[in-house]
Amino acid sequence: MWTAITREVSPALAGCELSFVPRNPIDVALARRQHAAYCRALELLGCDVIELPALPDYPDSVFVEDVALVFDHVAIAARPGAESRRGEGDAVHEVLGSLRPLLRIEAPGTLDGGDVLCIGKRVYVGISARSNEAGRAQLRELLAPYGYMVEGVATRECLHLKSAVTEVGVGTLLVNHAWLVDAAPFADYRMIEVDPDEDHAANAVRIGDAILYPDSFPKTLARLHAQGINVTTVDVSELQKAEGAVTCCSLLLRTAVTA
Ligand code: CIR
Repeated sequence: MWTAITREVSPALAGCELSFVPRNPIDVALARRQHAAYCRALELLGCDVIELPALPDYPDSVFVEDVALVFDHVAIAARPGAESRRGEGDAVHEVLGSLRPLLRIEAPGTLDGGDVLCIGKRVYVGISARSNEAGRAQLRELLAPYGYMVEGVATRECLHLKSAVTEVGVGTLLVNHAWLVDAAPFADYRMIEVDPDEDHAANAVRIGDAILYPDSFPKTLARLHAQGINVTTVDVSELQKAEGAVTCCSLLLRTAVTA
């Protein structure tokens, strides 16, 4: 029912872009093992995983979420805000093009997939250093024929919108309010706040009724458990040092879409 596109960790991961976290030594061999375990966890949660080979020239290429957006009836080749990441997407777009009609964000638009949170037919786009107004305007036009409403949400002190908020259940968001300039666009949803000691804890992958989540945020994990949310944890410490989170390591597609 689900397909996940992933890419193996680049041997150059230590040369990744960093914006809001300090540079610390990364154990690339451990990152590769953690990434392999992440892919196995996706399989156990019911995904067919298409794993693309590592790209030695692109340190951040494991973070496939940023190079494309996938909706039920269309996919969009994104145009990452960081110039070093612009060449990462080709093979991902090729796979997506075989599964969905493929549209594109064009220059001067920039848009990172990490800035795009889709909940039903509502698409929230982070107003961040990576995604610009031209990118958002193009996304709005590309998605209008498919019935999606696109709305900008300003973030602060974090890389992407999905660093600050993700969906963890139908109508339920996991949120770090400190990183949202204005949470009003989310007023209609039920919110679970991250624990104040765990800034980076708002990023979770949702696959149906299940959540894939880092094992490094025990206090927020307890809040998810308290709400009866079914959580599988993974250790992604080395990817977190590259300012990655769990959503950014996969592109998820519903495989059987009928309507
Ligand atoms: C970057 O700065 O682009 C990478 N080091 C991290 C990207 C993480 N992507 C994501 O959260 N969607």
